[in-house]
Formats: sequence, structure tokens, C-alpha cells
Amino acid sequence: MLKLLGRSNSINVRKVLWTLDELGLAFEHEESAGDDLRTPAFLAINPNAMIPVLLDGELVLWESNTICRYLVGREGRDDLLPTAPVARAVVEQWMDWQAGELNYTWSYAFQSLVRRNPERQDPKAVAHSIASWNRHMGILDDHLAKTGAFIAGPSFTLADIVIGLATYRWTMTPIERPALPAVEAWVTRLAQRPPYLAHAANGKP
Ligand SMILES: N[C@@H](CCC(=O)N[C@@H](CS)C(=O)NCC(=O)O)C(=O)O
Repeated sequence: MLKLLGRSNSINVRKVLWTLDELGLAFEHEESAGDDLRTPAFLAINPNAMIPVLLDGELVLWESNTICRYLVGREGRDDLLPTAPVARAVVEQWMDWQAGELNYTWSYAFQSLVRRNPERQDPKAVAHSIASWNRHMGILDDHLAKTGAFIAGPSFTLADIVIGLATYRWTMTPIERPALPAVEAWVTRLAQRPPYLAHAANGKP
């Protein structure tokens, strides 16, 4: 049986929960695993001291986007992550953009304004983070205006899951946001999927 470790207020754990739900897979969920991420037992599982972690038999996997890709490949769901090189590259490009670019823009503002982290209260840094976050969301808006549907084109893929979660966080963080009509229309499309409502737009920022 698959086992997912990590609390479900984590955006990265929620990516995996949403993917598991899309795939209709049974799994055990250890919410409290990694409450203390620096124990020798947890560090032996993930030396980065981070959640999520997926256990599948002997396999121990960390990095949320990799876990999502693994699950979809395991189930042969070509629709969520195509095997054809061009179609796959487009999905992966946007997944990498989420993890390697977008993710860094919101971290400071979110830690400051939502998590109230006392070490993230520099107003200049908050303003910089918000400006960068909004600019990146504008890149997404321009792109979605072209596809007119989902991130990688006419159909829903893993790129929509990982960026869908980040976008919900953007709407739930108390910042000034520009109007982004293509993003808004895409979110309405996502909202037709029960797993989106269960794991992304579930009231948790
Ligand atoms: N690149 C990693 C990042 C994972 C990550 O940042 N996890 C956060 C929770 S969202 C974490 O474990 N933070 C440490 C903590 O909660 O103490 C991934 O995508 O899995």
C-alpha cells in the first residue's frame, strides 16, 4: 500500500493528495510524520528534512513534483503526463517553472503575512516578494490567454495541479492582486474537478 508522509496544510503534500485523488489510488496518510523533521528517523527517510515523502514498497521518494510524476507514470496516465517528447516537455517546463521560479517569489510574503513568521517581517522584502509573485502570475495569465483552456493545452495535466495549488495560495494571501482574467477563467475550469476542491481550494491558504 502506498504511504504518504506529511501534514496536509503543506502545499507540496497537497499536490500529492490531489494527484492520488485524480488517480483514484488507495493510500495511507501519516499526517504527523515529520512533525519533527530533524529526528534521525525522519532524516534517514529524507535528508532534506522536508515533506512530502512517498513510500511505495522499497521505494522512498521525496520532491513533490517527482512524486506526482512517479504516481502518474506508475498508473500509465498519459493524459496527465504525456510520454510523447514534445507534449511531455511542455508539462514538465511548467512544473519546473513552478518549483524553480514561481515558488521562490511567494515564499517571503506568504511566510510574513500568513504564517506570521517573525523572521520574515521586513516590509521591503515583503513588497519585493509580492511584486515578483504578481509578475509571475502575469506570465501565467498571458500563457493561459493563449491556450484558452489548461496550462499545457486543451486538457488537464500535472502542470495544472502543481500551479493550481500555488494559484489558490495567491488568491488566499492578503496582498493586492492585479486582475488576471485568463487565470480566473482557468480556476473556474479547475473548480469543476472534485479533487481540486478537496485538496487545493479547501480553505487552507
Ligand atoms: N522541493 C520540495 C519542497 C518541500 C517543502 O518545502 N516542504 C515544506 C512543507 S510545504 C517543508 O517540509 N518545510 C519544512 C517544515 O515544514 O518544517 C518539494 O517540492 O517536495
